[in-house]
Amino acid sequence: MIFGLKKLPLTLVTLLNDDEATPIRMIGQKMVPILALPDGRFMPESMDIVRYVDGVEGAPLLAPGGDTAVAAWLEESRTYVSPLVMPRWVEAPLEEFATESARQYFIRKKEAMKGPFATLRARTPELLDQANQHLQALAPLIRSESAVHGALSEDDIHLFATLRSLSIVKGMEYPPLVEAYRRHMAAQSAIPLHDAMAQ
Ligand SMILES: N[C@@H](CCC(=O)N[C@@H](CS)C(=O)NCC(=O)O)C(=O)O
Repeated sequence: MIFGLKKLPLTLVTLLNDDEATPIRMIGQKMVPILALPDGRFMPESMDIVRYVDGVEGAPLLAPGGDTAVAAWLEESRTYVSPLVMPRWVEAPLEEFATESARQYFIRKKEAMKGPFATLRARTPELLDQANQHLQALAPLIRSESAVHGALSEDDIHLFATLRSLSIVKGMEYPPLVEAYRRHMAAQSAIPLHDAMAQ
């Protein structure tokens, strides 16, 4: 998102989900995202990367964020986001799941934490209902389609990341301002939504 917002060039490399060797070589653990710097160093931690890139060229775009209402909304969304999106991501044509072994790695790891994906899938009606009701509560928190607080902040990074995750789910009902926001943020940050592959 930050590269798109700043209009900075980026070479995006997607690792297969079961590739442990590459991230461990770079940052000592199996985790993404990782920023590879031109001098050969590697930077982990998404918000460290966002802040670093925001400061690289021109004036920083993002205000600090940390609005309590947005943070509370995001925290509440955690009850339904993972159970809805995880079983769907592995069925979608995503680069990180391009091999059967990458899919199985993710399924094994996440099922150990969240339970069988088949069970999560079976909870779809209840989870969708919860998500759609919760989206109604998000609309009044959005000041503008171009930024949740009117001007860009780190809250936009967190909020759009969650809305983008949810875009893999068919049957989501976005209130008009939430719909305008997620479309505007996708265009502004050059991060496509998953609407076309929603299941
Ligand atoms: N605090 C880290 C968390 C990163 C994180 O949780 N990454 C997940 C993917 S979104 C990951 O790499 N998990 C390892 C795995 O699933 O094997 C950050 O914000 O960058």
